Amino acid sequence: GSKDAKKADDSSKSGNITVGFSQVGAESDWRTANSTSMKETFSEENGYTLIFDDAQQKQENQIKAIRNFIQQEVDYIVLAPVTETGWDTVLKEAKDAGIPVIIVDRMVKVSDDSLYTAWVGSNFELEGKKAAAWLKAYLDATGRGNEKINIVDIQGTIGASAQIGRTKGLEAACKENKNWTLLAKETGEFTQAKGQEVMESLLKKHGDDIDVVYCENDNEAFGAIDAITAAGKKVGTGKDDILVMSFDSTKTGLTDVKDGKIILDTECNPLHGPRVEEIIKSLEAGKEPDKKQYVDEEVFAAVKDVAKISADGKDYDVTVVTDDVIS
Ligand code: GYE
Repeated sequence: GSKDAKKADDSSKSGNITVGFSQVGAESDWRTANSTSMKETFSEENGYTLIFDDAQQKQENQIKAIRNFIQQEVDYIVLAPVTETGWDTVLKEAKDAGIPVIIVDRMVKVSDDSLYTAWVGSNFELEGKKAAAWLKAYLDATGRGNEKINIVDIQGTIGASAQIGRTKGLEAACKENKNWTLLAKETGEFTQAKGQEVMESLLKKHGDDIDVVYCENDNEAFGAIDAITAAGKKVGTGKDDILVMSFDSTKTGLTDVKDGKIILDTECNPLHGPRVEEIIKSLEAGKEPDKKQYVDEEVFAAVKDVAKISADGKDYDVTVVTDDVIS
């Protein structure tokens, strides 16, 4: 078909495989690490020409980028979708053009699964369940298992799989634990600035009532910690302190865990470049890659009280963060 003809054209020019990558944005440290991983993997010296597009967290920009990739007749389109829905039309356009689409990180919800070739990323709901399981075990281990616990959720970008899954995990646990109350949930857009702003307003509204802040990524946690400190309160494990929980386990996040500012950081691995390359290599070899691939992830705590947790019927060791863990 036309795709084969185009490929022949490309290889007579440079021999490189052309990849168009539509990235969500640069909202967080996780995202920066993810972009670096993609750029390092899909380099000229590795045999690729990468067209990188930063959508600044806007779906309309991602749709534009994908249409440009189609027009440029790239060999593969890689999409890190900002939200799950709204992709049917543009992915159909890519399919009609014969260009395989690989989804990375967050998922897409489409009416027809053949609109994308493969997905690789994290199990976000499992991440949320692990975090909640740890909190429960920690409260039990420290004699607070029957106390009334007030939680606020600083959510990620609404409609993103990472938000949906992490919020779900917490909400399920709040239903199960009758002494837990979800006082508020509000989006921090996965950014430090918005995380801080939201925490400031939550502190004004709920004053001394907040026991736990469940931040859906590290950057929101950094902002929340600043807001808590600025309000004259403390983060940590003391009686009147606020427990800050987070996701990602970026370098700065783990440093805050080591310093006891973040009590638990649930890992979300951003190094997807090599994983996407593996999918492309298997497609190049005429093989069919797995439709969905989940990455294995750990949990990192500031304290030793809980050694193991279990979620979705699987046990996970809890790693206590020391300098060795960070480097
Ligand atoms: O947790 C957050 C980023 O989709 C897993 O997006 C990703 C999330 C990550 O902005 O830091």
